[in-house]
Amino acid sequence: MSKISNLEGLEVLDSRGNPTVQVTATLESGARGSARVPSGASTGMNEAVELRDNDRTRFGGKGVRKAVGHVGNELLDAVRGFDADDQQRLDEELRAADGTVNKGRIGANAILGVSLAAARAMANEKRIPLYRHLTDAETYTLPVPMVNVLNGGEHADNNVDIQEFMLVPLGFNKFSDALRAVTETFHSLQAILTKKGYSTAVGDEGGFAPRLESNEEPMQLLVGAIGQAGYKPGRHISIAIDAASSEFYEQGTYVFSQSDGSRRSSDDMSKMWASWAEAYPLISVEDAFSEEDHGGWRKATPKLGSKLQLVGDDLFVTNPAIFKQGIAEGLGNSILIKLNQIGTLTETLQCIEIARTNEYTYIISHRSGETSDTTIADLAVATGSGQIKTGSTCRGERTAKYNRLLEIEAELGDRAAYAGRNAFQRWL
Ligand code: 2PG
Ligand code: MG
Repeated sequence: MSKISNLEGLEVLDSRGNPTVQVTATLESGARGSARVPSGASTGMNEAVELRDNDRTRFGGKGVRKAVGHVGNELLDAVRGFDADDQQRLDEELRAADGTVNKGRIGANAILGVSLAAARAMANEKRIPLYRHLTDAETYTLPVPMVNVLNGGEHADNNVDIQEFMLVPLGFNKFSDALRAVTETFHSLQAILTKKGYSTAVGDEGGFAPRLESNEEPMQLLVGAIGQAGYKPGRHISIAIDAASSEFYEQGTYVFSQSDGSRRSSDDMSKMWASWAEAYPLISVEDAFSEEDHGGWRKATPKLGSKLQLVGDDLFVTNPAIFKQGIAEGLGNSILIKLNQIGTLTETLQCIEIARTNEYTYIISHRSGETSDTTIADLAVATGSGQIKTGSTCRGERTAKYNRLLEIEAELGDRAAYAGRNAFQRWL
C-alpha cells in the first residue's frame, strides 16, 4: 500500500523570485505528499549540485525544468513500486539513479524533492504529522529559534560584511513565550532604527538591512532592542552570529569589503570574536572562519570553544564524510544542518547521528531562498535538535516555520518541552 506509484515535478518560485523544484509523490493507497526545495546564496564549495537549466532565455538561466523533468522520468523509473516507509532504501536508490558523488547529473534539488515528498506522503498515509513519522519518541522538545533580525553580507544590499545577527531566546519555559519575546524585540529594534534615521527595509531573511557605521554596531543595536522590549540580554535573550566568512575570505585574508575595506588574518578574526564574546551576550558564531581556513578553525576551536558554540555551515555542508573529517581535525563544536546541501533525508539524518555521537550540537536550518514548505520545523522537533535557524519573525516563508512550531506546541501540550538554556548548557 505504501508503494510509490507516481512522482510529479513542478517548477515553482522561491522567496527571491527564483525558480525551484516542487515534487508531489503519490502512493498506491492514494496518499499524496508534496515538498518544495529551498536554495542558498552564500553556498559552500562542497554542496551537492543544484541543477539549473542555464538557458538564458528563461529566468536568466535559473530555470529548473531539467531537474523537474528528471523527477517524472528517471527518478520515477528508479523508485516506482518502492516502499515509501523504507526511507533509507529509497534514498539509496535515488542516489544510485544519479550515480555521481555530488548529485550533479540529476540534481540535488530534484532528488531532495522526491526524498521529502515521499516522507510526507507516508506521514499522510499513516495520518500522523511529519515529525511523528520521523521518530518513535513519545516526548518532544521544541527548538530554540535563532532569529535573524539584522541582515548583511550576501543577503542584503548594505555595508555590513557579517551576514546574520540573530536573537536567541533561551531563557523561557515555552516556545511560544520565547517567540513572542523575540518578536517584541524585533519591533523594538525597528523603533530604534527609525529613531536613528536608519532604513527598516528588510533583507532576504526578513531582518532589517540598514547601512550601518560598522560591523559591530548591530551588536549594540541588538542589546539595546532586547532591553527596550523589557528583557535581559544574556538571561532571556542571547545573540548569535553567522559570519558566513567564506564569502569575504580572499587568498588567506578576511577582507571587509562591504564596509571599510579593512583586512584581517585568522588570528585577528579569532581576537575579534573573543572580544565580542566579552563585550556582548554572544553565544554562537557560525562560519567564524572560512571553509578553506582549516588552520584558523583548528587553532581557534580550543581557544573559543568553551565560550562559544562554533558552528560549521559551509565548512561541513551537511556531508557525513566531510563532517567526520572535520571532527577528526578538531574543527568547531556544532554543525548547521541543511537538507539541500546534501540532497536526501537519510544523509541528513546520518549527519545528525554523527553530531550526537561526537557531542557536537546541531541546528536545523532554512536557506536564504525559501518557500512556504515547513519540513524543517518538523525535522527540528523529530530530531530534538534544540535549535532551529529560520530567519526573522517577518516574511511569510520565515513565519511559516515558526507558525508550524506553534501548531506542534499546541498539539503536543504537556508532551512538549522547550529546549531553552539546556540547548546551550556548555556555553552558559
Ligand atoms: C546560511 C544560510 C541560511 P544561504 O549561510 O546559513 O541563513 O544562507 O542559504 O544563503 O547559504
Ligand atoms: Mg551560514
